[in-house]
Amino acid sequence: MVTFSKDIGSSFFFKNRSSVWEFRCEFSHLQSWVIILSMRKSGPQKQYLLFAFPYPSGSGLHVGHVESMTALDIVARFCRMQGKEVFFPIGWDAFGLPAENYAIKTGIHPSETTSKAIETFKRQIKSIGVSYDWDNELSTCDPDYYHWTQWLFLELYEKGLAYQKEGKVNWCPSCQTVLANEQVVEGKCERCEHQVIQKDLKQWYFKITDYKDELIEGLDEVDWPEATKQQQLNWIGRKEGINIEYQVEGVSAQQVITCFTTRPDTNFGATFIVLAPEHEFAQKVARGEIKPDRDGDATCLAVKAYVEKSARKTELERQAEGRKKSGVFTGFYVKNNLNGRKIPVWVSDFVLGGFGTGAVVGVPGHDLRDFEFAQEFGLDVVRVVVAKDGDESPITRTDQVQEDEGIMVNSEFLNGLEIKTAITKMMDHLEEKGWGKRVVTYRLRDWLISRQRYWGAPIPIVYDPDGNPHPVKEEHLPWLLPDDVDFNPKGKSPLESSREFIERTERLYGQGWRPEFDTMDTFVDSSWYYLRYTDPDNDQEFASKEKLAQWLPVDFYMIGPEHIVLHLLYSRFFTKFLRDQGYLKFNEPFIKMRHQGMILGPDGRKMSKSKGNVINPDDVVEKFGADTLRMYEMFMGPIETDKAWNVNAVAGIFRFLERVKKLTSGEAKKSGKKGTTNTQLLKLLHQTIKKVEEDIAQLKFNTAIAALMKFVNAWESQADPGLTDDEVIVFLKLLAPFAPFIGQDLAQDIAGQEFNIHESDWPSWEAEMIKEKVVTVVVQVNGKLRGELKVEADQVADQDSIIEQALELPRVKKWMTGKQIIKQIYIQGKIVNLVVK
Ligand code: ANZ
Repeated sequence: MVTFSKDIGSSFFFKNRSSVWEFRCEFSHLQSWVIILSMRKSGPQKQYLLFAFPYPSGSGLHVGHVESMTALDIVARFCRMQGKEVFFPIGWDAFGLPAENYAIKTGIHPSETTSKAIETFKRQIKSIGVSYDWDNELSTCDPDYYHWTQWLFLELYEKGLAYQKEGKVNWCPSCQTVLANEQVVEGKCERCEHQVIQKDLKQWYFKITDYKDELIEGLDEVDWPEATKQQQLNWIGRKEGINIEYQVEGVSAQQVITCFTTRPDTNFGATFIVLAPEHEFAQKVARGEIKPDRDGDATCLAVKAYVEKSARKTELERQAEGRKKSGVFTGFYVKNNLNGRKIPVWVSDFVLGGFGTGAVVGVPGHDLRDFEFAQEFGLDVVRVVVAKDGDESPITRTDQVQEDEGIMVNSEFLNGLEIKTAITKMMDHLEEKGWGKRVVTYRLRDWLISRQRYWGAPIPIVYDPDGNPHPVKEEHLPWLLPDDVDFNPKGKSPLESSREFIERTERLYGQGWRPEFDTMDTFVDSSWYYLRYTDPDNDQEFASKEKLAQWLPVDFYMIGPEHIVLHLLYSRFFTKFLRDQGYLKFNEPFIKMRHQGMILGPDGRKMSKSKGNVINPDDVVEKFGADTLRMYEMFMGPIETDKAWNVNAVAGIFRFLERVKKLTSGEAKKSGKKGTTNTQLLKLLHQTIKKVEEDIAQLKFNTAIAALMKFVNAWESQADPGLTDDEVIVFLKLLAPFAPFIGQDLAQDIAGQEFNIHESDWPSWEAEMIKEKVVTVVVQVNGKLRGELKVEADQVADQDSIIEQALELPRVKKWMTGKQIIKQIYIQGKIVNLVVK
């Protein structure tokens, strides 16, 4: 029976096991009948499960991969048994540095090592029984794939979202190569430990900043861990503040320094200005274009030396917390309009050129970095905020720096106000006077995608003889990565050494034309693979509209918590861009996401070859079988936490599976475990179905396994009568997603070779079966436990009778003597609390 709302044109749905029927109908107001306008079977519910595709490293699959692969495989198998249509693809993030570095060392071409590594990964994954859709496999280094990576570049180029400009890169003078940020460790090259410098090179950028606000808003749409959302927000770094203008004194032409601040409330406490070494005013002084009256030449030289020295530092180094502050005085002063105070202008590399305006107004009493700077150079510290304790003493130690909360003092019209109110009032004041302007700034920068590397997708750009860039024509895609390349680093892009690449460009575009020699950051490859999965062999488009509509967005993404910030930001950017071009119909690519924890070595430390604590999944499979490996990893603890390997516990899981085999094997059945239904055991079986079902849905694999273990214990101890064949199959269905090989083998022994447990239906539990017939109600007097009542489940609603019985309990009577009941509280089926006096 279906009831309708009196809406015109409403839809209603019927669901059966695998499909949803949608009826669009119209309800007539005059007559009480319904016109069915259309009937549509929307098909089984789709479930796109995404595993963060691995980099096929030479060392093969590790137990961390097994963890997330197994977790998703359990969900995939469970969903299929529930009749959902599951899409569970796999591929390879196959371009990248390790293969190239290996090639530099050994001379073996990256394509050779990569395809070998992929073969190893495939063999290993198949050995642990992950039910991937192998038909949709892809590899980012395959020309069929990077054809579309290059197409994406050209789409962005055409829309003005891929552009070229000079930019700073990390450069190792010893290796003669550009390094990614992750390859710079404490300012040194990860490989040769040489000091890394910053170098200006013309680079390609993607204009991700066009989407900065949408990248913030979209986070409301997704079910992701809060910490991950926060990381995205921090990276985008939206800040509301104000730009305050300061006139430089003693310079003939008008010079203004604009400082960005989020804390203008503290401005009565400003005692200096600090410029980033890249700031235009600092550069002018360094070049001697502007000289202070006193010691002009010497000051300019000192500023020049300082600016040059900081150019050799990476941004990370400059921002390192606790680093001793360095700096140089420019010899100039500005006037603080608020109080007429003359304040000195310094240059220091803790101020970043690319954030805000590259100039900071120093308030050392209320900002730690400013305080450290003031201490270093003996600059004044003025208190303008007091904490709740009312302490107004001078600030002389770092622990006295009052950053976040308090009341304004020494600040004229702000005195007595809370910081928040003072910020607004000061902003209004500065704007009114024309000394400042409210602004919103972002930390997010455009995405630098050029890499002077070999093993990546060539940027599909060619230059005419005058050096102007032109897009590679679509008919020339894939724009192939040449093979005749010397990948030994020589300070230039390795592709410059390819004759074939240059000849090809001249043949297709004309004499004197040159290809772009840089390749794309591998993040470009890995930020759209989930779209290509749906249609990996399509040579007309990156994926057909139908396939995209069928599967996307991704319903569930499982990805490690490390290194995800940029990948997720870039994937979201591509999605939004392709949506705007009409290719996609959704805003966010990954609806739900969770992160797996790390599997640590038996010593509790991160696994690494040098520590000798690496567990090789192949060894575990060989000794105990794939089912044990899978189940053990799922039993180690909650999926999202870090867990240490325990050799004995692996053997424990092996023994558990052996017990299951024994219980279901012919031998055990002969000894009386087959036949009449054991109602108590059957009841527990139904409870187990419910528990495993709920736990898988919540990714609580360890507790689902614990429930299976509890059931097996009961099954062993209640030998006679055991379970019928059908009931054994039900148990095996619960086990099969975790232990697919044993689950299938044991089920076939009972149901015959034709039977495929993984294609069977998930069992249903009956509410009647799992209901406890008798419930325990605890009885408290004044909140203390004084007794228990056993009540028939169908009697729990009878409050009066239950309280009556509670009052009859001897211990309750004892605690009631001479007292009066003030209040009776009954929580149905659980607690009676008698409040007495
Ligand atoms: C004055 C001030 C007083 C600030 C105070 C803070 C506290 P957060 O701190 O993350 O909100 N800033 C501005 N531009 C900068 C740059 N290019 N490099 C380094 N630091 C810069 O970020 C905003 C604050 O960072 C700004 O507010 C500025 O210091 C600093 F009690 O200005 B504040």
